[in-house]
Amino acid sequence: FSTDSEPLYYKVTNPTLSPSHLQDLPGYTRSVYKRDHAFITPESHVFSPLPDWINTLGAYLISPAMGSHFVMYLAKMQGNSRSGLPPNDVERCICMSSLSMDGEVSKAISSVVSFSICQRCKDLAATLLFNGSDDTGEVANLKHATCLDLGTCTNLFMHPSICLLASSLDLILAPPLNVVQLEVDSFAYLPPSFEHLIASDAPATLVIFERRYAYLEGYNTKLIVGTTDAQPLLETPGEVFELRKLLPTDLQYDFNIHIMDFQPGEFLNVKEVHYNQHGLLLLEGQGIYRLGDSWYPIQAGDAIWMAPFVPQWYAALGKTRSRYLLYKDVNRNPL
Ligand code: UGY
Ligand code: MN
Repeated sequence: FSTDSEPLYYKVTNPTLSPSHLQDLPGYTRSVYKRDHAFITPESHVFSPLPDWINTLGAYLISPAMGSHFVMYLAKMQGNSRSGLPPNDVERCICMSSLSMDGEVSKAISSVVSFSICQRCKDLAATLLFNGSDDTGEVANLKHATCLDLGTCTNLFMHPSICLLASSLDLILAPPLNVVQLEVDSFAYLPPSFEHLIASDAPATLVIFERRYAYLEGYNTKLIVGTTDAQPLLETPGEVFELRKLLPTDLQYDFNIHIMDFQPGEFLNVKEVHYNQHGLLLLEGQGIYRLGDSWYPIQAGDAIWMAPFVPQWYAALGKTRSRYLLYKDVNRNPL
């Protein structure tokens, strides 16, 4: 018999079922790191100050040390925060998320992003433009080191939690002239070597992808700002999930971010094996992800690295829609 208050072998008939209990178990994690994939769950996140950023903690969930050619990281801007620039020739895609500490994605709009151009930058842009120094008509990167100090741009700040100051003629000439507001579920693509600043006066979390741009002669990428909602649903022949892409499919873009939605019970028909790499973050829902010969229960907040050719398959379970965002390298010859 048992000396505890519970009967002997009580746990056999009353096992601990809830994942939230397992998270409290010392030494327990669902995270896995293997040669051709990694499954990274929130209890394993380790944040440290992001180099060149101010008041921002970052957790790299995917990096070249795993074998990827890109990074995927969470940037937790803590308030009065500013971004640093990626290295030269590196492109960046930021996706707004209100991902909270416990890995749940809140639908509440807790922060707003805007592009904001101060008068000085506008004047500088106009001068450059009318002097004809931008003879290609393409985006010109203005040098305005002083304006990278937020203090000089506060007049035009609109009380967003986050402001993104971009030195692009395209942006300055596009209506509205000075501010484009972005909310949670928005994204911004910043071309390689594109000078910009993301500033946040309230706490906010971004999901960021970066990679060294694979240049193609005669092609250049452009600054893109948008929202997931505004992206059209795309055909998915042979599949049932709903697909949106954040970036254009044109040749100059060497990766894309797919937004994939599954209703409970829906699954990938193709048991995919392909040369492309993936970085995945489950934004909503629950399901089972197959990676190679391993099968992972997955819930919102979990992240995955998929190396080229790892067999991959997803089935959505639970009671609500699954949505994930997925990095995929495209448009380049793998040779
Ligand atoms: O486009 C893709 O490769 C995507 N369907 N892969 C995936 O969801 N694992
Ligand atoms: Mn795939």
